[in-house]
Amino acid sequence: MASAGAEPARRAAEGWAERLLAGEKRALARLITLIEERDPAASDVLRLLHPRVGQAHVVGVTGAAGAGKSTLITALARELRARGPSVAVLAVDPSSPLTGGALLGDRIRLGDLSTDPGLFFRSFASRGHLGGLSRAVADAVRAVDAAGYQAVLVETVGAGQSEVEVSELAHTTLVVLAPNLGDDVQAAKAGLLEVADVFAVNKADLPGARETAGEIRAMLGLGPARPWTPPVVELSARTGEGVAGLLEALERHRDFLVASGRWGEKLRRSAAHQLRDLLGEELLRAALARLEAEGSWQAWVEAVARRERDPYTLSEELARRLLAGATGRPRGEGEARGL
Ligand SMILES: Nc1nc2c(ncn2[C@@H]2O[C@H](COP(=O)(O)OP(=O)(O)OP(=O)(O)O)[C@@H](O)[C@H]2O)c(=O)[nH]1
Ligand SMILES: [Mg+2]
Repeated sequence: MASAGAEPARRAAEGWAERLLAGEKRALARLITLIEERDPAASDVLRLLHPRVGQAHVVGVTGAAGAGKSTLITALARELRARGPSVAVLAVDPSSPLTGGALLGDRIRLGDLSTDPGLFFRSFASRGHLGGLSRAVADAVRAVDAAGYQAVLVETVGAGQSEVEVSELAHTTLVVLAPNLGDDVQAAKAGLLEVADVFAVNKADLPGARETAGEIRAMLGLGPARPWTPPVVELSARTGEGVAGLLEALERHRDFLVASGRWGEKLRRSAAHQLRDLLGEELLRAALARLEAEGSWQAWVEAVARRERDPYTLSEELARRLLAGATGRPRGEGEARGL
């Protein structure tokens, strides 16, 4: 159905998508803000970007608080930029005092990188978010991917501790550990071992990194043989020692995904997930609009509140009838009728 504002809205979205594809960071940043606010204008732009999505290597960076994820991402971004690829960093709920989620903090952290046209940085606060953070981050990943960033680094806290499950979003999940954080226990507990494609044992400039790396390798050795054994890379994000080796491990994992067909599989899984998500939302919106338009919504609500109907059976019944094209009304509110 075309509304009065549809044509100008479409033209605005087209102009916007063009600016974004031309590399305008402000257009990208604004789109991500609208994604966060769940503004329908964001979908108008994302719709146009869809054909461009699917090229970037998305690396999810997770691990315990204070393990050095942010510091390592900065070091990785610097190394990538030195080699050429453009980088987008999306940080979910950056909790350390170092980043604080504040723009000023980001600028200090990124230093010279903050003016690099090949680097895009954005943080997401999970506190006070109106739900759907996971969707917002997934859409933001799509936006930076379409914008042409070749590597996307997404920082979240450890598995199960955040609404955003990074392994769902990423091609490669990088788990960052550090000595003396009780990380070996943490890894087993939080299921990090299961999600990790690559391990980084950070803070190798401090004592204990070798032991932590050894424990992880021992744990990995216990399981059955796998097509991909996660490499365990010791490094120091602070000094930069070992960061190049980590980058190579990440690239090897990407090559493995492509060669084994898992890259394509991931694209299909993500397409199924996204389509299911959007379809669910669309169906719910259409169902509610229909029930409200025919004036039966309030009557059904009353029937459930008065305990005349149970919502379990009723919702199944309504869904069946809506899909068949008819909804009816509660008994006593008029005859059931087709629409
Ligand atoms: N010695 C040493 N300290 C490091 C290294 N990497 C990070 N740190 C320090 O560890 C602390 C935490 O680093 P962050 O990068 O903020 O860690 P994070 O995992 O992002 O923390 P959250 O976002 O709060 O979960 C900071 O004080 C860093 O300076 C390293 O390689 N060696
Ligand atoms: Mg951090």
